[in-house]
Amino acid sequence: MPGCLLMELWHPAYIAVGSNLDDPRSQVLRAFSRLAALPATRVVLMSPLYVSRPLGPVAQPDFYNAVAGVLTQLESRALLAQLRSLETALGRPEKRERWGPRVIDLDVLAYGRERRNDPELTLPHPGIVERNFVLYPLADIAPDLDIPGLGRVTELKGRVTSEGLRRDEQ
Ligand code: PH2
Ligand code: MG
Ligand code: MG
Repeated sequence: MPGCLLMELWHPAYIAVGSNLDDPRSQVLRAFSRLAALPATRVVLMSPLYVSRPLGPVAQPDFYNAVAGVLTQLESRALLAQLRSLETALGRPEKRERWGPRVIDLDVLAYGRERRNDPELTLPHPGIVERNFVLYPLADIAPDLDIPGLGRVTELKGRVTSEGLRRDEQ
């Protein structure tokens, strides 16, 4: 089919969604539906939601966390730029406190087999291996995914505990 030659490549990417402010469960669900409306991007997998104790030095409310699997024609940095503007559209202030509470947080976990380490974007996301609130939902939708340089998701999940993490029952 000659038309196939004109098709842009679709890249698989995984996006972590988190919120712990202003009805965080609704924020995560809203983010899922807004992800589906990003240009040149299709949401193909949505994990269950989890409630998780905050990781890090700041005392703050529990998070709702989930992971989406997408196919996108955007390059990784263009995808990141889209996620940043979606965060802003969903009410996140432009000024970012590193560990503080947030209405919405959208992180690129992995983008195909791409590996990069620039100030803007590190791929795969360096926090994956220590975050049960990423590995549990990721294992629900992509247990066999091999994350470049890190390993297979099921195996990474086996190296963390489920401490402080529970499936959302609603
Ligand atoms: N995000 C953070 C800091 N700590 N803790 C949980 N449980 N879930 C998060 O998404 C999270 C966090 C910074 O992005
Ligand atoms: Mg984050
Ligand atoms: Mg972030």
